[in-house]
Amino acid sequence: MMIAGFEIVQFAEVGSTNDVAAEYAADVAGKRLVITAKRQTAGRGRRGRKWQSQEGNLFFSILIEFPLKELGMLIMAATLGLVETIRFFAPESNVRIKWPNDVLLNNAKVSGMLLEKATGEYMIIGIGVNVEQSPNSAEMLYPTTSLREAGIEVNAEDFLRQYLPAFAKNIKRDATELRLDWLQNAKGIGEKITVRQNDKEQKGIFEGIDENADLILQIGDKKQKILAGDVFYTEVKNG
Ligand code: BT5
Repeated sequence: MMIAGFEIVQFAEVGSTNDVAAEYAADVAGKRLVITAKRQTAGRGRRGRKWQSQEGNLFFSILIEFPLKELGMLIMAATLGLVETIRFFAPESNVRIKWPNDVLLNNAKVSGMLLEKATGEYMIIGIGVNVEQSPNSAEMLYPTTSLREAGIEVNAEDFLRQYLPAFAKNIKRDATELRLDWLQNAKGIGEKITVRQNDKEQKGIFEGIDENADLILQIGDKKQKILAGDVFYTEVKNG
């Protein structure tokens, strides 16, 4: 099956769709692939964290040739695609981007993304969307929700079908325009945030992002670039 120029490879069950995508990278020969699975038994988040993959939710990984130096653009295009897709199904929904690439619905995490480099110039964009269920918020780093909990009735397959053309369109956009669009849809720009990196925590004003999608944090009269970390908008939870 093809959707918007992507060949879809469907599995009943995998450990992680990102791992399957990495196996395909060696002989994909210029094609754009999407690996998707009904069940995912070892879903991964960033920095060794787990992605809880419940029944009825969407798990997929895009395998695409993309210059590593334009990674920021890929992140922005992929994340904005999620925002646009949720708005397609629910135009009035309260959907925001949480840097770098989470999507919040009613201020709770509905989607997460794990970008990994494959062989050559191939990138893997692994996306999990809580379609029908979400894990218990109290056990998570950040509150969680699902599309269904927000009253959005769509299934995983229809969501993916709508998402892929949006993503394909976004990666062709002008980088500056894409970044402005990202900023307009992000939560907390101009506000005080806390950024946690391993055991380090910094508070400052969320100035925006640069062309690499790195976060710019204003601390006193200094601007600090943040390449990776977790953003918290109010008080910091343990986890
Ligand atoms: C992410 O990591 O948010 C990246 C998630 C990527 C998942 C997709 S599914 C398809 C593909 N295959 C994979 O194996 N992975 C990708 P991070 O920002 O590190 O957030 C992980 C944290 O989010 C966890 O430590 C939990 O606190 C929380 N979490 C786990 N499962 C969640 C869920 N289903 N919904 C919301 N939050 C969750």
